[in-house]
Amino acid sequence: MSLLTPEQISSYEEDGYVIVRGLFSKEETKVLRSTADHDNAMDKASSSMDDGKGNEVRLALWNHPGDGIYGMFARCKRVVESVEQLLGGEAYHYHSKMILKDAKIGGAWAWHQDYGYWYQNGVLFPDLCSVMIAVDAATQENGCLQVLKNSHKMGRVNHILSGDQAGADSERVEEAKKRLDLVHVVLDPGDSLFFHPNLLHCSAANNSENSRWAMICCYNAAANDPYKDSHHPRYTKLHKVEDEKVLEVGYAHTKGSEVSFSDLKVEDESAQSLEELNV
Ligand SMILES: O=C(O)CCC(=O)C(=O)O
Repeated sequence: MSLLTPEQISSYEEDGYVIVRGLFSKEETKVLRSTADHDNAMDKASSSMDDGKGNEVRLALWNHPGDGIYGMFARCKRVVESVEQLLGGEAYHYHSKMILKDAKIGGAWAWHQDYGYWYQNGVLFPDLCSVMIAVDAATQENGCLQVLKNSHKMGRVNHILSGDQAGADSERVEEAKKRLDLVHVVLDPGDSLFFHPNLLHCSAANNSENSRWAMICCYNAAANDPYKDSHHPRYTKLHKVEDEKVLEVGYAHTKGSEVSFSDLKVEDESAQSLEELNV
């Protein structure tokens, strides 16, 4: 499995993101989808918030990757070592989440930078990276992620709470939209988006007939260990696994009598708002 090429690394540095097509195979993604689909524990552990327009933003979030299929996706070398290329050294797992954007009701996400929240967690430098793995196809119709190319170069923008969501200062976002390209990140299942924590991004509500589930794994540079405790972990060694483990563990799970979210070691209290989930 090849890691990122020098061109992909340059794109990430220049644009604030890079899309890696087919990072996971159709088969791997199908096993993840089917596990998540039958996972009552994940369903129960998920939190729902109103997006302010009557639609539901639903996600399940956990800090430490376990030994099940979700853990294999977050710990496999093709993801972690690619992130380490982008961060220039050892990375550790900051948290992962499943964004459960359901057909017709999946809510919108306001423009924000992830570092807008993480900054408040004692993380000194924006040396983090998120990997969004498309579980379902993501299209404009079902509310794919939208990013402002190059916006990571603006540095951290203030975030202001409005309803349940903390969004980036809208005056700056509006000005940035006049100067930067807005890109709809259309993905097939298994495609992945690596993005910088200062990249401005948002997504529209899902008014379509198709769900848009995605897993987002977030990593921090080991050298960027937060200086204080927060609800996301300080440096914790990440035990990488071979890429083949994704299918091996995925099939072992689906054959088992019970498919469970419990491998995720969910430690977070169920959050009351997106603000709480993210900071
Ligand atoms: O999945 C989406 O539509 C948005 C998710 C997002 O922006 C985030 O988790 O920071």
